Amino acid sequence: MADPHDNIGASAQAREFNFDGLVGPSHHHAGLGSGNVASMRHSGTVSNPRLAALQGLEKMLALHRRGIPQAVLPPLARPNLRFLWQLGFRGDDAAVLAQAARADQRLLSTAYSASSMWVANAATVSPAADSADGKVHFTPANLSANLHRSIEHPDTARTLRAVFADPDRFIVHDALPCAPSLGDEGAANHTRLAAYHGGPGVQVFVYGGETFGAGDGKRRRFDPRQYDEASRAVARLHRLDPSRVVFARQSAKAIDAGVFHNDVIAVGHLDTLLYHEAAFEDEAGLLEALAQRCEAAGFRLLTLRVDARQVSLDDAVSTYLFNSQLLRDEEGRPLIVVPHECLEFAASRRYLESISAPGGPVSEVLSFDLRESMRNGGGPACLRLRVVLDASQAASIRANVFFSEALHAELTEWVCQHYRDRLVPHDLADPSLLDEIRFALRELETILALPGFFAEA
Ligand code: SUG
Repeated sequence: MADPHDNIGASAQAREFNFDGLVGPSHHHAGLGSGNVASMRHSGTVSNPRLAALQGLEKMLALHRRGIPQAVLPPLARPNLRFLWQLGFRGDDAAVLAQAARADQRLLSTAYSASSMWVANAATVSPAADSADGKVHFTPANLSANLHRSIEHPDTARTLRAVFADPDRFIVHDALPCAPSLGDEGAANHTRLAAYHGGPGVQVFVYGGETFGAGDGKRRRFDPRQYDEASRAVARLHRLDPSRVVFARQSAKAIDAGVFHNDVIAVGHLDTLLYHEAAFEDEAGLLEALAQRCEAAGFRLLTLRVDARQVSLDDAVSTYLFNSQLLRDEEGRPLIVVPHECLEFAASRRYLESISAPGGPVSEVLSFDLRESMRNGGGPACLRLRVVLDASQAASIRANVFFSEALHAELTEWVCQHYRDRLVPHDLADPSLLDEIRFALRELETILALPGFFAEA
């Protein structure tokens, strides 16, 4: 068998692309996210899908201008009429929507949810450098903890297969069986540490529940979304070297405080792990395992630990300080991308000032207004899926998804032309919204060079 590391020359040149989810035209606040305090708090409030999409595009443009490899993934076609048909609603499209609205408004919100924008939950991704077959692996997340998200994965797999289409370079698996005890929420509970993107990585899988666990008998406020056997299955599917993988349990206290994904309380990038002291059940055990594996992979891990006196767990959840993106700009300077909310709270602002002071581990703090997404519990890190690609893998992608000034301009014009600037859940019963969205998505497939993609959806 060929040595998977024969491609070491190519993979040494690999770069990390942030694929951001383009916010779909049906973005609204339905309060559907379990354990997600922002989503629950904003249920039923007025959303602005146009502003949401433009805020996402602004972040992509700013990072692209810093020389950070940036790409975009299309939204899933919504409403999901197939789902409504499965539930027994019959007739033409308008009749199906009207019946679903009458049965329960939340069914319509489920079918129309734009939740695919949070592509950190689209899939778990392992780069070729870590996989025994030298291919980039994707496992779409089954998202079985929430009805509106559990219906994403067939369409997500289709999107990933359309973009990462070359079977010699990419493998897009099917999602794991969709059962609560095998819940998988994708890259939001996974991070990869490495000295450089194309180098050997250490992959950290974080889970909140045990598939076959008896539980501790304590009543919890929120259920975990990610389960250990799901994380282990993804590591096997991706053909990872077990000596380069760590499984860690999320603290139940954090989940109860609203940390429904680990990326709300920790973020890793290259040799750095930023985390809150309340993130993990066994912090010391995790750090020991990581130190040993990172050393074996040829680098020393830099940990940035935030304790509760610096930033309380509740402030971490309200500001999304840890849902930040750690990045390197063109010159290799470390940057942190945070939502505006972080600068509005004294504790998180002070922490950011301390790490970005001269001589600190971060050279610049970039803050973005992502309020539309934040109201549904999605910060900067939720909006992106990291994919490490070498030059030939990137060149094999035919879709027009790599960010540029021109793509930004085209997408901005498209959003301004087709998106509403006001949406409440009640509006979803309006059949003209369905027509508007269908028309818009047919144009999007032309912009992104994905011919026929939405015609078949
Ligand atoms: O799954 N919100 C999403 C937010 C996902 C954030 N992603 C990461 N942390 N990576 C969720 O809870 C809210 C939808 C609504 O309320 O309409 C929602 O699905």
